[in-house]
Amino acid sequence: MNYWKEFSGRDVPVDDAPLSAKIVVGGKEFGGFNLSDDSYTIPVPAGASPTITRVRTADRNARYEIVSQAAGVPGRAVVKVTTEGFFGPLVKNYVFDLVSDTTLRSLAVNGKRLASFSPKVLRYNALLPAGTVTVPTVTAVAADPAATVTVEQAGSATGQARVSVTIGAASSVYLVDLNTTITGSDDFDSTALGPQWQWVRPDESRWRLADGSLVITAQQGDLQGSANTAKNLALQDVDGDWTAESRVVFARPLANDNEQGGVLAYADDDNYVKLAWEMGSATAAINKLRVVFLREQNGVASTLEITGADAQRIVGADGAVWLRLTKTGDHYRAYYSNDGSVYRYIGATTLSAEPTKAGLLAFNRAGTSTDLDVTFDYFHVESRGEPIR
Ligand SMILES: [Ca+2]
Repeated sequence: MNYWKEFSGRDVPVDDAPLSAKIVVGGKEFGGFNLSDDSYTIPVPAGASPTITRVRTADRNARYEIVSQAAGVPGRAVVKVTTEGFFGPLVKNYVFDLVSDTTLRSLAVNGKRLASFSPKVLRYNALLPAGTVTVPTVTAVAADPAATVTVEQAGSATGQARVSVTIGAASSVYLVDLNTTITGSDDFDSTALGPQWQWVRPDESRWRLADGSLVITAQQGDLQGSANTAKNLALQDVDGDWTAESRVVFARPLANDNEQGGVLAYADDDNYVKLAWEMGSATAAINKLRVVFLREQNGVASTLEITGADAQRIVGADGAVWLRLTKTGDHYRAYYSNDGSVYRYIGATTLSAEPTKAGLLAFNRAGTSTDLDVTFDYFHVESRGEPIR
């Protein structure tokens, strides 16, 4: 059932099962009840009666009984549907919660209706053109004209608007996150580094542009724990939700402990999400190399790793690995590929601090090697959300 929902994007077809039923309240028919749900919410217009006036079963041989009606709004009603199956009687008790309708009918940003709007979805991500500074105006229309709609506009062009819909004691809150489109993708084809890039602990002697790539020579330094010494983190401003990807090429096989290169989302040295190819332990008998997906929050790390026999071959003779990081709210998902075509999912993590930057890293932790060039073929970053033009 969940598989159907996730991959079809549609609700489970539920109106033709032996125990399926529809009800009428206030002259309006409600159906589409997923039989595996415990209860169903029925919105009742302000001032209208919550009484169930009709029940229609999908199976003509099914019987129903209105066990109880709601005395008011909010209130609860129970309808029992019984049918004879091949193996004996089947019974379903429908529990209906009759509530004030505090849903919205529509939601708009700068007068443009959100196509992604759905009454039950309470959070949205609106993507404005890069460079937008005027605070966008959010407007909303309630499903029930008797509802009061209050919009608390965002404080900035990258803030959040809050829409409250209230009827009596009932209310709903819709949130609209406003973000500007990220435009900092770079194929590193120019002779000078683009102005979107900023360095953390820069060391100009250890990075260069060459052959359409950014090359960072790994050196001693780390971000883990309180050791916030990693040099030449190449970062750019990001905002909202996004996907970032890079093709990372190592000039030689990793040979020393903690040599690594990858991508990261960065709030500060103690709040970041890192996805990298790393030498875990050069002296270990097996499982030396790994893809590491690490989240550090307030200086405390939690790590997911891809290691084991197969992982030792992720980076082949060409030295290349593709790393992709996706941010949705405070959730991050990581993927890697060894051919740039098939991406394997690593896992998910969360970071409660909002990263204002994302980019590239190459460093050695305690290692002293200075001959490892990590080449970034490109850094692609794409905003996620509904574009508002
Ligand atoms: Ca740290």
